[in-house]
Amino acid sequence: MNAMWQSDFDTEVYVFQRAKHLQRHCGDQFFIKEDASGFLCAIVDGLGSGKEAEEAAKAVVEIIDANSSSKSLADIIARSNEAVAGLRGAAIAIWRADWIKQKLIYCGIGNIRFYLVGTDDQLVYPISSTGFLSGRRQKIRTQEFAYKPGSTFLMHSDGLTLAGIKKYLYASGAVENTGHCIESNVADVPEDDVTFLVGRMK
Ligand SMILES: [Mn+2]
Repeated sequence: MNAMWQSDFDTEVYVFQRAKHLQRHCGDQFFIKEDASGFLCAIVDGLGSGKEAEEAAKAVVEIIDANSSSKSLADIIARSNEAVAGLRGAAIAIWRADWIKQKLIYCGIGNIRFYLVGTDDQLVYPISSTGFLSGRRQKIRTQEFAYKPGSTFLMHSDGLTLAGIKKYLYASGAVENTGHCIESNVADVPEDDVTFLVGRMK
C-alpha cells in the first residue's frame, strides 16, 4: 500500500507498507487519527513476521483506537502492553501533536524510528526505550518537543534502512514526492515488513 492518507484537517501524510516476502499477513500496523485539536499517530511492529506478528500488532492498534481520546500516552502504552500478554511481543512508537500548543509528545519502546524537523530547523529524533511490549511491567518514558507548523516528520519500522535521512526531512517539495523517494529504497520483495509514514505537521 502506498497512498496519501485522507485528512479532514489539512494534515499531509504519505503512508507506505509492504509485507515481508509480500506475504498476506503484515506484522507492522499503523494508526492515524486526527481531530480539530490534534493528531495521534503510531507504528506497531509485532515480533517476527506473518500471522502471529500481525495478531499482536493488531491487538495493540485496537487498544490505541479504543483509548485514542486518553490524554496520557503512558496510559495507552500500559494498556497496549497488557493486550499483548500471551501473544507475540511488539515494538511501538506513538506520538500526539497538539495543534494549538504546537507541541508533540512521543513515546517509543523498541526499534521504530521517528524524526522531526524542530523549531530551530534542527533534526529532532527521540530515542525509544529498548525492549518491546510483552505483557511484563515496564517503565514508560515520554518526551516532549515543540515543532513549527509545516515541518516534516518521518516514522518508520526497522524493515526500512535509510541513509541520508536529512535529504528527505529537509526536502521542500510535495509530501507525496518525498514518499516516493523514500519508497525507492525499499526492495520489491522485502526481507522484513516495511512501514513508513512521512508527513507535514499542520
Ligand atoms: Mn520489523
